[in-house]
Amino acid sequence: MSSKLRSLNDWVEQVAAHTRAANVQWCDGSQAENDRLIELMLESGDLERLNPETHPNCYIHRSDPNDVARVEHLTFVCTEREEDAGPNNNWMAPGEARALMSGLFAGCMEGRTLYVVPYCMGPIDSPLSRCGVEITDSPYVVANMRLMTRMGADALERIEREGRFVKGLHSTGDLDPDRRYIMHFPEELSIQSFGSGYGGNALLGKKCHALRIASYQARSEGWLAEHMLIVGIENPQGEVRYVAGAFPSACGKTNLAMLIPPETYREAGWKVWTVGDDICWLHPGEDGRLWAINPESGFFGVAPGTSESTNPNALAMLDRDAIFTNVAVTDDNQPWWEGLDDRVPARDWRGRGFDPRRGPAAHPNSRFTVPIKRCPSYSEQAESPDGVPIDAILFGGRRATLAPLVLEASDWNHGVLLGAGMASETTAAATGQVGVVRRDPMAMKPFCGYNFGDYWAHWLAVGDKLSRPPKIFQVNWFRRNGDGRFIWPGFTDNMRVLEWVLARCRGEVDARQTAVGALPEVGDINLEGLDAVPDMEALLAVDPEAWRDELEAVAGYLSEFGGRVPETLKEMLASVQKRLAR
Ligand code: GTP
Ligand code: SPV
Ligand code: MN
Repeated sequence: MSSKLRSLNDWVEQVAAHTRAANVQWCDGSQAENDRLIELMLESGDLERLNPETHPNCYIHRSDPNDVARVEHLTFVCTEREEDAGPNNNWMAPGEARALMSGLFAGCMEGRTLYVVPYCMGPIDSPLSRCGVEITDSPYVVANMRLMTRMGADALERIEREGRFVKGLHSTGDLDPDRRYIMHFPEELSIQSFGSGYGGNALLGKKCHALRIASYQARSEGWLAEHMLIVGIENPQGEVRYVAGAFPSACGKTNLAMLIPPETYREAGWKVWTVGDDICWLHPGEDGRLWAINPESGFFGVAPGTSESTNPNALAMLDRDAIFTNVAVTDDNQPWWEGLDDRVPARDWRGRGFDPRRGPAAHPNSRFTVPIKRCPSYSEQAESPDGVPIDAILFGGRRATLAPLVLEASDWNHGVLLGAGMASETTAAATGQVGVVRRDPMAMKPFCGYNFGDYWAHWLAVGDKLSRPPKIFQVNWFRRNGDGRFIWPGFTDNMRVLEWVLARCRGEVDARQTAVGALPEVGDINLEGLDAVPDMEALLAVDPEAWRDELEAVAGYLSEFGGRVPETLKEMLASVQKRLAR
């Protein structure tokens, strides 16, 4: 097989020659093709079959122990001019990066099959969707791309029609961390990734295309590519309102996207619908609202912490047709991770007999891959070519102190400041230290394909186009008390915050105005049915002294972006600082 599209054929031929691939296989996304790949991976040991009685059609993949998370220090944005990548990215001159990668790719597929994977990010018939082709030598990548994107014949047909696609080239190489790079060339819409087989480093449709390249494309086309979940909330009157939320990696997007409301809410008739859990493309509509699509069609979710009590919807979809990466297994070969239940696993994520002295059984960044349609709360609107209209945007971080449970921006521009000033404790989703507070504007620090200064200006410009902009809120599920415990119960109970958010959107409840934004009155968060009443005073407190320091830190951070920071943002910051002044 090959394609009718000359530019695609030429590229595949040239890569096949350069990498000296033994075979070239064009992927059509069919069941038969997937079955053959699974067989192949079972033979090679890339996959092991999990218990077919409890988990039919489920497999476990164990990564190289040096290859278990995104590698931000090896991820580059290669624009012609360094300042266009900005201080938020690692930069390398495109010529230098191409030469380096060409050396690594030379002959790297000798004896291996080169897979050509055409995919569409977003509903196949949506004008808001964008396509790409990933060339990879990893059958694991092919199988995951099939679960997470619209991959195969239909995507290829659209690519041939449009003649335009993002070029992604990937090889696992020899998994040597010293020969590992994730390179982005936004100006030519291409990606080159070498030396990793893990998640965001290797499944190029996800972070590399749908965020880094797409954010760059979105800027020139007038839309936004964001690290956000999309959720529909149906009230007892049967009206569904959509909320998008940006939380840094491993800070709660998947969980919020498939939340099941507390019992009292369910009895009253509230329901929650899942549209997306990680990436959201936002387009200003002719009606002056912001419309969202989920470019993905599957989840690559964090396993640890997922349980019947925290996320029953996720658990329900993980009992068949799923690929697990770096989880532990029980003695009867069922997948297991910390927080699932109180069984003791037999083997750890590396396949060794479990020994608690060696650390957790499942890797903290172990994951599951599963099609979105398997989710019990799946929203049919995920297939809507127009997307869904967004009423509220949440910016959430993992902050033990300072940030209240919820805070409402006074308008879009103030919301952009709240997003730009976001900070969060780092997690196991990327290699490096865990639990350190770092600035992570709009949860996009690792994913924005251009200078953050220009990005904030673009956010402001998109706001100017909206006559009915979503309201913007900052949330924090992760406040801790003196004993280090979370104050807010989180998970299902986050519904209580969503209810207040939607009531604000409809002008149904007043708020307490403070210098930094509007907060609920303590009695306005519905706590009905909670066994233990959390310390709401602490969760909704605004400490002016601490906020003065915070805004000082935000000002310092913004100044790193120099003249690229929009004046409007600086003025907004100055006016909040003035309100806070003694
Ligand atoms: P990425 O896939 O890396 O982008 O992560 P994510 O933002 O989708 O995070 P996810 O929902 O997978 O949650 C990550 C971790 O945070 C899991 O261990 C969850 O159990 C935990 N978590 C999620 N929501 C809450 C919450 O409301 N409260 C608390 N305490 N923990 C939460
Ligand atoms: C994240 O780190 O935000 C993820 C997982 O969603 S990965 O696909 O590895 O980027
Ligand atoms: Mn993510």
